Amino acid sequence: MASHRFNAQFTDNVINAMGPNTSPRIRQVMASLIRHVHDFARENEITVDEWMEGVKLLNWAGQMSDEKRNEGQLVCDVLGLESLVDEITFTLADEAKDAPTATAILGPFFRADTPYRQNGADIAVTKPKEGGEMVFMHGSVIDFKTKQPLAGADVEVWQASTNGLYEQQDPDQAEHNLRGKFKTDDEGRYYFYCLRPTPYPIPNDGPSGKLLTLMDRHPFRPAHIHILATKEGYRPLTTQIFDRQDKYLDNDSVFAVKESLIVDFVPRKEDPNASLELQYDVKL
Ligand code: MBD
Ligand code: FE
Repeated sequence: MASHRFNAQFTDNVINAMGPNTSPRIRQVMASLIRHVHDFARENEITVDEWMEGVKLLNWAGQMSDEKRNEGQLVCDVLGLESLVDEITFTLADEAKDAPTATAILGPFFRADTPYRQNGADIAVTKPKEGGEMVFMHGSVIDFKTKQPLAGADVEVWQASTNGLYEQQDPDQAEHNLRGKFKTDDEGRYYFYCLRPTPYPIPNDGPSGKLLTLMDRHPFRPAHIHILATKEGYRPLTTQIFDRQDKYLDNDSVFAVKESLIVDFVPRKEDPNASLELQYDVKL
């Protein structure tokens, strides 16, 4: 009854259709992908109708993606894939044992054209209509091996506003609101004002939202600030820091939280510009 496509020989035939001019890495990865996808279909007895649902979801993700929205990445995020490959990449790096700052996923709202701002600047250019506690965030960039501060390093940060939207999702926020790139001073320090981050739902109106609904999951991410720290001669660090008070730390919709990335916002006295303070050193 079962046709030959049900057995492993069919899968081998598909893999062996690859020509001699593939690179070793492509050969390895594609053979593995084909094997897992075929096994997935056999194991779950996927029908044509079910497979077409998946194809539609992929096409939908592609259609709704543009420079402001990376839906393919977001679909990977709700499946935990970006967090998994982030962990694999971090673990592969030989420095991992000596513990530079842990990595976390870049996410879909990074902008490559974020402007430099002076240390001490306020990245909350558009103040939230509701809520919004101001934070003075400061720290140093440090060489994790020598423990020496690094002058002239770039610390780029971005965060959502209290309405749950990043600047590029929200016409009411100024261009590059809640983003900034800071150069560490001669003592390796950076400092600026930002908002205390607040939890928010990832965009729920596309295929990743549909997947969450189908799996009976919520879309919330715990409050976080994104950091990209770079210095010539060092491995660039992409990470996020999370508010210890947040109720979604244990069930982030994209699985990015790590214990070492949880931080404490503390009261700040005698600063008219901020009621909270966060001291955070970045180790490269
Ligand atoms: C985000 O803000 C984010 O940081 C990630 C990783 C995924 C979706 C929304
Ligand atoms: Fe984010």
